[in-house]
Amino acid sequence: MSDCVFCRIVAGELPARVRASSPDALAFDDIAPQAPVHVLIVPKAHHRDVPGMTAADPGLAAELIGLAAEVAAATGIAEPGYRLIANTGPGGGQTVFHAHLHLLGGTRLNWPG
Ligand code: IU
Repeated sequence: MSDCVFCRIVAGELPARVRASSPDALAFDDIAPQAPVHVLIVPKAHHRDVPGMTAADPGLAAELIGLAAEVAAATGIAEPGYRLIANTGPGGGQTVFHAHLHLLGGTRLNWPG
């Protein structure tokens, strides 16, 4: 989708700091980091949100989570741990309607909030 920011990042039309990729997913730094490590993991194909993506292609959800784990290991946050978030819909805080996981870590994350 030419009007989708994440599709344009996947296509290399917009810049991003890419951390890792897999056949069908890409991981890049969030432009407004909310933690010392804040990486977005997105499918290369356009899906509106994570549940929609998972319904269409369940294996893709596993691929995103696996890539997130790889980035967590590579950035040194696998221990003591990290957070994966899928904001879904406007009420859930989703602002970019291309499915993505937030990988957050590198500091003590409180719960909730
Ligand atoms: P959300 O879950 O849809 O709210 O997350 C969207 C994220 O995309 C948010 O954290 C933004 O900072 C981030 N982002 C980005 O990294 N690059 C962009 O060009 C745009 C948003 I637009």
